[in-house]
Amino acid sequence: MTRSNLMSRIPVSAITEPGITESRFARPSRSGGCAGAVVLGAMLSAGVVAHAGDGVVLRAATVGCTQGQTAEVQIRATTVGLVGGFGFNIAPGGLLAADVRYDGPIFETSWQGWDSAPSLDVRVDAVCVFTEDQVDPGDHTLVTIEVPVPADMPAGTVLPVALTNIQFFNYDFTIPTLEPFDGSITVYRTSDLDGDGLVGSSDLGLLLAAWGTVGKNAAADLNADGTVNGADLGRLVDRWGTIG
Ligand SMILES: [Ca+2]
Ligand SMILES: [Ca+2]
Repeated sequence: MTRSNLMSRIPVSAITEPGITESRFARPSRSGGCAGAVVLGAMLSAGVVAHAGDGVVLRAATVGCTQGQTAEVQIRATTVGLVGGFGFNIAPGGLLAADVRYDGPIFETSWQGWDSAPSLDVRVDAVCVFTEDQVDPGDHTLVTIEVPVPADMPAGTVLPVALTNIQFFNYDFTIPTLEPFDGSITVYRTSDLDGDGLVGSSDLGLLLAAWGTVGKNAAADLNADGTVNGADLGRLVDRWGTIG
């Protein structure tokens, strides 16, 4: 949903009166209603921004990705209070954030999100349309960012995934502080060493045969650190049964 579409569904009173209470609205059906959208309206009018500290922790995942595949960077939040809206920018190390998946459980309720993907520095915003759908304190999965990793990106590259311009909101604007933790994408060679389209026992055999220096089989040095060892074995096991 675009911001303009969502805005058109918000009553003017909710936007101009941040302190308005939910009781002034009759809750409509979820299929067509907007009357409970107090949090979004208040957020847009007041522009409350959380500050660095210890109130909300927003965390981008640290993930691995094979050359030529798409990294999936999950964004999680740990809250100490109710949350009814959030926004942040995420820049995956110079790569394109191709898409944003609103696959966190909060989007099974009235939450709506919108974003600027595809972008090198994608903006993600989301709010709950009904105030009762604010999330309780705790650890929450929010969204997943899809980042295609080019096939020619060197193995061993670690791309920082930076979170900036972060905002969190709740109904009473009582989330005072925020602490972001950036993530990363580590690039690996494919674990499908024999190229048959699947990671399995034959690939394991090739990796073990190359154990030690990379002179035997550089492709088996999955993390490109110069040695075929337990780190590469761990990566192959992680990718077992996949395309690599
Ligand atoms: Ca294979
Ligand atoms: Ca290695």
